[in-house]
Amino acid sequence: MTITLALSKGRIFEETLPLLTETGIQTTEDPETSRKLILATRRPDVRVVLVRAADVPTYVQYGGADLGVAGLDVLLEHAAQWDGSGAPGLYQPLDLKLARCRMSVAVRDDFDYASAVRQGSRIRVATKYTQTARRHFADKGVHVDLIKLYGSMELAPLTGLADAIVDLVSTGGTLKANHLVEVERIMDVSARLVANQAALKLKREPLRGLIESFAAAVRQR
Ligand code: PRT
Ligand code: MG
Repeated sequence: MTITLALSKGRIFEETLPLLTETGIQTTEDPETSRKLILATRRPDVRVVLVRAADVPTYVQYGGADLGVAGLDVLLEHAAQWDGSGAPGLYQPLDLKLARCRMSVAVRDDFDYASAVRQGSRIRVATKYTQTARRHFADKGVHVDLIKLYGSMELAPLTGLADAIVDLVSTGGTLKANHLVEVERIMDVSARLVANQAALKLKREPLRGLIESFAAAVRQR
């Protein structure tokens, strides 16, 4: 029985690598240099598939992979497609506590966010995270027009496209370099292990074993 683990290149792969090593499933090739999309691991029964970060929950939910690693940002945005109950068939067994950051609202340093909110003005917000942002501002009773972007959100307030952005912040360096300031924290984000619910039944023993060794590796860090 082969176990398939979905990972994205870049940050998620780099930060998951120590856990792959600890659990004995490091890939036999480096995804940054290999052109392969399916990588073998040290364990003959475990393989890694490389997908876009935002596609990890989709692969795992529909069984294209048994397990996956995705940021909470990506998971919540994905889950919002199924009102309230979350994505069916997608189970979130473990916080890996890596790729940590926060999701925040940021504005140009000369934009008075607090008074715009107080006055009940409509605020134009650019973000990749439209579902999460919609919920956040609705909860706060702030009126917003959301503009969907796929990257470089920091540019939006600088060009007049938007008044504010909802984006991930870790060191704050990117905001600072672009004359933006964080005005609200929406949530803390970290990478989560996700599992396909049907696979958890069909491949119960090997999957439980692997999830448990991920959990042990997380506890040790
Ligand atoms: O590459 P692709 O478009 O497929 O996906 P992606 O760009 O979303 O992937 P990637 O690898 O950049 O991020 C994968 C996951 O890492 C995200 O879903 C988050 O859960 C997590 N993560 C942790 C981050 C950050 N920290 C982070 N700082 N993802 C992005 N950033 C970006 C942020 O968007 C901003 O542009 O880094 C910039 C801010 O960083 P600081 O340090 O300057 O504050
Ligand atoms: Mg990227």
